Amino acid sequence: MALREILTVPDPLLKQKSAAVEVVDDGLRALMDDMLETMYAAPGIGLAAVQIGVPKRVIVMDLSPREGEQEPKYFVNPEIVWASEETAPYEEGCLSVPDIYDEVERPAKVRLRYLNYQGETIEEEAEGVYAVCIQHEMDHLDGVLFIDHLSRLKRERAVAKVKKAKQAA
Ligand code: K1U
Ligand code: ZN
Repeated sequence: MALREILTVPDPLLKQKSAAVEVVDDGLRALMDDMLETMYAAPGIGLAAVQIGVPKRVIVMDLSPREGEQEPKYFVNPEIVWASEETAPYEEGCLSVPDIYDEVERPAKVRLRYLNYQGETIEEEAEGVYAVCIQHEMDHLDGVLFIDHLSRLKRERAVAKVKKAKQAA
């Protein structure tokens, strides 16, 4: 396993649409292992492959309490097959837009289909922070960041703040 660098705005790769995965094999599982290690180290609760510069439709997530046992989840080629009309707000953050948090409104419940670490098809419903996080991560697969859901003024301020912090580092 290896720690990978997390890309931050305004890296153009973050705006790219990720490609579907053909097969879940040991090479892909090695990528998912690296992603999970990188996510835990950041620390974060989710990570899309494109955030480490690999534009494939792969996501890792762990919503378990930090002090408890790890409960990693792996999503390959995820699809939302149903979304509720009811929406809910949530204060989101993003490892690619460090130290910026703002409220985004998304469907409160979704039903998703994906391949897991073994390449098996899973279909399940998500709500609460699970629904928020999977929608946030699936946006990454289409080159969309949570700041794209905010006003242009807030988005431009966020990017400028991240750029300034990088220059100062
Ligand atoms: O960059 C990412 O996509 C990961 C992002 C996921 C996310 C967070 C909040 C709402 C929607 C999606 C993060 O993990 S940001 C860091 C974070 O939320 C966190 C970090 C440590 C402990 C608990 C939360
Ligand atoms: Zn993100």
